[in-house]
Amino acid sequence: MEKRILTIQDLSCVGQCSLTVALPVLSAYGIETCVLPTAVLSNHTMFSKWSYLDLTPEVDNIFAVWRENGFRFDAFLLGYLGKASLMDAAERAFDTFAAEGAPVIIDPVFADNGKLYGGFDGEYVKRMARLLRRADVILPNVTEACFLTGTEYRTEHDEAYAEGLLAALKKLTDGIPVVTGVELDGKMGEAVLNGDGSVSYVMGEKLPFVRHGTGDIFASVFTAEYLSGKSLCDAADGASAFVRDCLRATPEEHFYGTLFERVLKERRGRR
Ligand code: PXL
Repeated sequence: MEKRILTIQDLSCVGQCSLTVALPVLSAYGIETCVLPTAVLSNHTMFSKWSYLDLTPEVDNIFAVWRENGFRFDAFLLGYLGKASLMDAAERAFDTFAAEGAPVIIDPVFADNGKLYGGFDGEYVKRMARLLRRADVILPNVTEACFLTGTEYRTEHDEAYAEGLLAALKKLTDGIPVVTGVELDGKMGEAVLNGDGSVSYVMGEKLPFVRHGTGDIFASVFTAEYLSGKSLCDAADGASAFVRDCLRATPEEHFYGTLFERVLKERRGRR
């Protein structure tokens, strides 16, 4: 049967992130993609100004009708939620609308480069740490993993550091921790704590620049590939290769996101 996913994250009208990434990417993989927008922003918060409409007050209206219509989802992908009230809402969605065995994939999305994004605080991080209990797979970057576990943030990594983060994250969830943005020996990639306790590294070329929204691209491609039956490591490998292609496709002057649409189009041409 075809899979139907519910993705819960914000709609940033401009900025190539969150829902404007997840919808096209998951759909291009042939997955019916339903959305619960957590907020509507004029643009993402890495621009100097943004407007923000919190959609918490609408969630229960949406859920009431979904209940009447008997909707069920075969998987959940969570990204930027914005407020703790949306984490409560996400838990109600898992309790009410999950098809049997529906995996929950959570990208915590609240920090990067050693710092919290604008609008987040320690309380949000604590609530997120509790939400992770509900996940089958979690996808924090190194900064988020540090905030969630109270680990010192470092820009230089080694296996002991990555494995310390994975072990500390494992205390927060029964799911599989996948830490993104780990750097080892000049390469960049993911550290995965497998179900049997072993650790895998999925490493690739570290490109000399970064862009906003690449975490959202990673989470969307990872989820699509994982739901299509790939192993965690193969899904992580496919997602990081996709992100590298997006970065390579993006000219320097395009500062606020990546030209991921070109990569989607090229890949469709190849199928
Ligand atoms: O890409 C993560 C993200 C998603 N949504 C909003 C953001 C950010 C990162 O800053 O501001 C609104």
